[in-house]
Amino acid sequence: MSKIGSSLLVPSVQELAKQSITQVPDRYLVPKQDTLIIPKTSSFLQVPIIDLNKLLSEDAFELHKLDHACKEWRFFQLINHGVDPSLIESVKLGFQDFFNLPIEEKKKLWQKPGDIEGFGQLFVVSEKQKLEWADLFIINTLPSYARDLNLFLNIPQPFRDNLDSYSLQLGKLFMAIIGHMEMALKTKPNELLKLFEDVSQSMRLNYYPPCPQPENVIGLKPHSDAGSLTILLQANEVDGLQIRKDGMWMPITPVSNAFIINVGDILEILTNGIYRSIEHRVTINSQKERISIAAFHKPQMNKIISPIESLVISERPALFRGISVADYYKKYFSRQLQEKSVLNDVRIKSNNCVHKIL
Ligand SMILES: O=C(O)CCC(=O)C(=O)O
Repeated sequence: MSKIGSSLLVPSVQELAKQSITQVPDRYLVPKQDTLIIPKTSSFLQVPIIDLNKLLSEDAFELHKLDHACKEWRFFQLINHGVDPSLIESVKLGFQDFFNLPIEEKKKLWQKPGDIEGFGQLFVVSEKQKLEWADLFIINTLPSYARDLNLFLNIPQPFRDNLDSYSLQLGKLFMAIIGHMEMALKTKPNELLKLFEDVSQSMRLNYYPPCPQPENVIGLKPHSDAGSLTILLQANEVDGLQIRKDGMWMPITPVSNAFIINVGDILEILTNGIYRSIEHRVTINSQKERISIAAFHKPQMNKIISPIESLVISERPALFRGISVADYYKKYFSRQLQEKSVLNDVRIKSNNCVHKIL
């Protein structure tokens, strides 16, 4: 991941927010956000909740629910996921301490020019572009031999060991979910799973400080994730995540002890557009900080991704051209986050067929 992208170095927003400012610097002020929001009370729209225990016990209805969630919502919450709850609690606590380290300590783990791992921001390609109201820490976590040991071994204990166990458990969980997606999609056995042998995982720890002008900043710009599936842990009780549903923004409140799972671009390519990636964004709170951990999963960098054979049929010709995972990520990290712009670059444009591009 480090060698396939870079992001201009930017100051810490957490440090800026500590200065009790009343006026946000211009670099963070964004044009008015699209505020077409589906009210939280809207009872006709319920984000799907999938039970992994039921999937593992071969419950056909749950498998159907998973398929429906990926097709219609591209997003669901996963309960009974089997990841150790005490480990999750330790990771949440470790996260707080990690971001609360003195800035001098954090600077040792800051992004270096030409690299994206460490503390900082992503997708900053110009000194003039608007910045997000957030700090992040991003690191390759799996396979373990892909870790940057200079960075990983400098994460303080016990957070480092907890992050290690957490990443291994999420890697297994990811494979279990993909295995069930394969069943739901009725692909040939192992057709999807084999692409994820020695799965590549990176983690992005997000810290969104409170802001005196929350409506004038954005925590994370509207985008789809590049990977196949993101497993997101909302690490405190503060809302902010919104998904784009039927052209409107829908706020998400996590169910307790659930992971939030979303489909990313690579899964959209592999499934030939049957499971499509979802656009999402993060808004900021005026009083409270928000923290989350996103774990992204993708095939190894040298793999070529294109729609898998079973899902290309005469009524549904291939919607995407083949591209290596490395080239996809190079494109992804070379520009500002902008909706689904990278995926649209590899979409096959046909005169006879109008493909849905959202
Ligand atoms: O903070 C969140 O809830 C979402 C994070 C996210 O989408 C990301 O890190 O890509």
